[in-house]
Amino acid sequence: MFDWDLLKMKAIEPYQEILEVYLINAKNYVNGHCTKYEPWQLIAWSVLWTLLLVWLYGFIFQSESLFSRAKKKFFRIIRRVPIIGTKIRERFNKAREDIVKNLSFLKGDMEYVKNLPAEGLSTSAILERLQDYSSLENSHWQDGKVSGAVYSSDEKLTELLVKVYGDFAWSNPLHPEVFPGVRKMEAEIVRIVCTLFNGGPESCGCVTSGGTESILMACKAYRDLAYEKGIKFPEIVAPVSVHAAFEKAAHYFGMKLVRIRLNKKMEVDVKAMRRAISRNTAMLVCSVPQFPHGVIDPVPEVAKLAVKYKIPFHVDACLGGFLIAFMEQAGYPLDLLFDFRVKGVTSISADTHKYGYAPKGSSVLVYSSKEYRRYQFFISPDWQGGIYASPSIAGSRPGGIIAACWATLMHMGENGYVEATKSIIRTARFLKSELEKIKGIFVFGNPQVSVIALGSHDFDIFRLSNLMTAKGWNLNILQFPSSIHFCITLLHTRPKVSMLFLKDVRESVTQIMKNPKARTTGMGAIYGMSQTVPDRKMVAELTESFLDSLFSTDTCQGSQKNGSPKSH
Ligand SMILES: *Cc1c(COP(=O)(O)O)cnc(C)c1O
Ligand SMILES: CC(=O)N[C@H]1CO[C@H](CO)[C@@H](O)[C@@H]1O
Repeated sequence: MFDWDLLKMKAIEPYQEILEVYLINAKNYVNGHCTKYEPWQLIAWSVLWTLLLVWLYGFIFQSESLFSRAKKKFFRIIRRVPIIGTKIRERFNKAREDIVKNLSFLKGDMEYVKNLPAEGLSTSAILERLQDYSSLENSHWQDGKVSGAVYSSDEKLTELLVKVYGDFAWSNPLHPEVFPGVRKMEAEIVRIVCTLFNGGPESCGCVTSGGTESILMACKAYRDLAYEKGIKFPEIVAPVSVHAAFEKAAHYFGMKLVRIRLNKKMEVDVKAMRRAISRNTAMLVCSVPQFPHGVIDPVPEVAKLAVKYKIPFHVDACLGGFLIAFMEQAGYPLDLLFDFRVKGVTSISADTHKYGYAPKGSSVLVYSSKEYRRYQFFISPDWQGGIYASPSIAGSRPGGIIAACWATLMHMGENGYVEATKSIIRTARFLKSELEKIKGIFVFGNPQVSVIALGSHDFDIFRLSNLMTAKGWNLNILQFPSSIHFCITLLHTRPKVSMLFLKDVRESVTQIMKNPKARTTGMGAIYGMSQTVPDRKMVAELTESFLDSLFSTDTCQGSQKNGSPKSH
């Protein structure tokens, strides 16, 4: 028998001797230097250095990267530099006034109600007043000129919804024992969506107030799962094209959003995603399709990463969930799987209030297993008000909206959704092929569902949105890169609408191409410029004034305050 141990000893021996010499030398060296100091000094130094290192570690490794914090600090300092700072301030205020003025959509002479009416108004008086409010809507959405926003306006459905809401107007699923009917409807909505996405018997979920809440809840669940695994700074690894709700979730829940670049087809770059996965990764995300360009991310490939690295994987089907689930039956099969049939997909969000055609205020989040949903729940066993349990962000919730959502699903039926999907996809494919023929503009990627994004190599695409706005259209404006998109809903499926749209795009592009390098004006210019401002906090602050203006009840919008708080 060969004596391995002996060989090892022999092999190590020479090194051991050298090592010992080094160690003794090092020890003597350190001790020699320490004789100058008293023991208390050595202890004090050690404590000080330890504290310093701990502080340094905490300073460098935070949920926001050092680089991003340094950038913000840099701009904060710049803004305080005397002359430059005031210049920036001035231009900032000027831009803010412009924005607030141009966003003021109410007529100057319009009065705001600022007090309760002393006596309650009669029904007829209220209905009469309401007409003033509905007459303010000016965006011609009924004519199909607005991208997305309204997904159906079927009159029969509207009539039904009004009746259903009335029947359940006072119900609240927070009290299931009082409102068992709403509880049953909610459970059925969730099960129907689980079935649509081929969930197994373990699949489960909840109804939320909208896509954003569905996404927030999924992120919260995976964050808490990550915490349980010992991850201190959980990260959401998602394509740059994911909905802003993921950034909101990161912001609300103390997570970090790691943004993965897209490939030329506007799908997430799977290799870059793999490289971004770290010990801190709490979840992966794909969209089917994503909002900006309507492109479907490669779910099966990302699912492989999810399985390999044992990371939860959320598929955001908020926008297109109720289209893609019916595309095969509608005669437009997709070339990839996107639901629970793909191993690794652990949750899916789908908005009933988009292509589910339910009224606003409902969305569904489904998980492959209760093991994930658990982490979403909030339970307070100690509250004085009783043991409190709620599945999602809201406490009390509108039972009427859940009833309306349920009624919409029943009203549409599988056949209704297949037919709606057929006409929407038919329209989208037609528009896409016609738009691709127009010289001067191009379509981003291969949009297979209902959103088509346009860009241009020849001119600033925001000029096209300006001209389309002038023609009464309302398109979505996108940035990084500059582009615009149109989201096709049931309101655009009438042939007249798509023909008018194409005619107006063709005319506008022809007009622009006469002078492709001309300067962009108006809102298009603001969007273009805002992308070039390096200080993103400044852009955010400007946008704040937009939010402020929404709640302003000053008759003269925004900037000037005519300070008299007097009522009528
Ligand atoms: C609309 C949308 C959401 C959620 O938006 P809500 O306005 O909160 O319903 C999420 N993801 C995508 C891709 C969307 O288009
Ligand atoms: C920045 C911007 O859009 N400014 C416009 C605001 O509105 C006025 C009047 O309608 C235009 O002249 C500005 O160009």
